[in-house]
Amino acid sequence: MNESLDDTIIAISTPQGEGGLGLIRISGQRALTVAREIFQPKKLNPIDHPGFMCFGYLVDPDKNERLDTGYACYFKPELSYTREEVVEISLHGSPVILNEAVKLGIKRGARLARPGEFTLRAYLHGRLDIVQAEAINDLIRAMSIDQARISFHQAEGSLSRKIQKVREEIIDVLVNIEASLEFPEEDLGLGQDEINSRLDNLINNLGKIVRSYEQGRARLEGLTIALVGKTNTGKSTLFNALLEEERAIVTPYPGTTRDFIRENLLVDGFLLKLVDTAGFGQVDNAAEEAGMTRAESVAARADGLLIILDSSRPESEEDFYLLKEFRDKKRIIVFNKTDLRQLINRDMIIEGNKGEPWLEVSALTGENVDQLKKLMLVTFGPGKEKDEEIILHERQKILLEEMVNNLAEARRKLQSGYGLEIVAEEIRDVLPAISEFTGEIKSAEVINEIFGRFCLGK
Ligand SMILES: Nc1nc2c(ncn2[C@@H]2O[C@H](COP(=O)(O)OP(=O)(O)O)[C@@H](O)[C@H]2O)c(=O)[nH]1
Ligand SMILES: [Mg+2]
Repeated sequence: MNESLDDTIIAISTPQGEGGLGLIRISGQRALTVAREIFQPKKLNPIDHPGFMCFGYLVDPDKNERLDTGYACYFKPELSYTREEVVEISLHGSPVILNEAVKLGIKRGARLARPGEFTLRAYLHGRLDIVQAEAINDLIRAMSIDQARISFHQAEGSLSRKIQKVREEIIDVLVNIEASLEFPEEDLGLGQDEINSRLDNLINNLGKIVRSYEQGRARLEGLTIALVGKTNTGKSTLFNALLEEERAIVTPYPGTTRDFIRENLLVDGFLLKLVDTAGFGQVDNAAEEAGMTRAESVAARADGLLIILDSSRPESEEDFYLLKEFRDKKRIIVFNKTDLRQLINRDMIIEGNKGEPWLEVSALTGENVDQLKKLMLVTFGPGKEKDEEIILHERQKILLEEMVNNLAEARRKLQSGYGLEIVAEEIRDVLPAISEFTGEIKSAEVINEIFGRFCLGK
């Protein structure tokens, strides 16, 4: 196949399956020509009136047969998503009709778009940079409004602008260094202290963004929170209460949950992946034992824990074992079964785990379960970082780290008395990483990697 970026492309842009409406998108030099072939305006209104709806029929031009009604909308390159001629045709959301429309379009000279090709063209034509393209795909795939918010800001260019500012600052420092190298006696450039403090600033700002990756990853993928505790403390009951549905099996017999169960919980739009584990208790049989060791490894890998204690029984060895074993994890100590007579020595446990978040709940009656969700958000949830300063991709993190390392090296050389030429050399080395970050350097590998993740029609 001889595919090229000069081809006019066509695809269904709405999801596969039946729906009220479905959208076909055509982009490229022949977009209007193709649209005119397969779409017949109802009245005399022209299809090429930019930004206007043109009502009409999807037609099979060979048979002169009408197949559906809908409307077409033409976008001039200056205002279109791809920066090419674009026509969008909205039809009924019938997979048969939409596929037929694409087939007819292909017959009349378009070719099927590759996944992400509309956005790729937008990128290649300078409509958006690679960070924005990545963000658009993230937005489409977001699993919570929290993620979507970050991606929306970045699709609008917030992160790109931040990085462009870093570039401007670096160039300014370089220009100043060059001035003082060229006219040393005229006191034109920045003093060494000034250069030092500006490097410090850059390193701090970029370092903050690098560190936001952990946050970003958490917000993109959600955090895994394991419910752990001795058998029969009410883990499965609490799991269900948090999810407000029956998911795990609850019985009055110890050791019912032998494997573990995962469910997604959204708290204020933040994604928590809850895992109900088998209890850490006396082992009666092999299946239970296997479930138990798995529970330990799930707990060890989790981002956070709810340690569930049964407050209607005195504290036990297993409780202490858990509290000690997972001391370094982010966790909440949950005293469950507050509706029963309290036999646990709660104050002693709180005293022994000073400063840790804890809460009394009744999984059975639902008392304080909403409170627990709030506490989970505070304990495990997102920090106060601004959305536009959070990065979601390893690619971005690696490049930012490279920038930070180069700048730190420049600062080190400056402080140990190297000449300004050498310092400037080091600072200049940051620029390619910035260009790669925003995608000004167009690498086939990065393009394939990023646009390969897109859906068809985007
Ligand atoms: N009274 C009371 N009983 C509870 C509470 N939470 C769980 N239970 C009961 O404790 C028993 C064990 O619960 P389960 O969720 O299976 O515990 P798991 O082994 O930790 O998963 C069941 O009979 C539950 O109904 C609670 O808050 N109050
Ligand atoms: Mg259970």
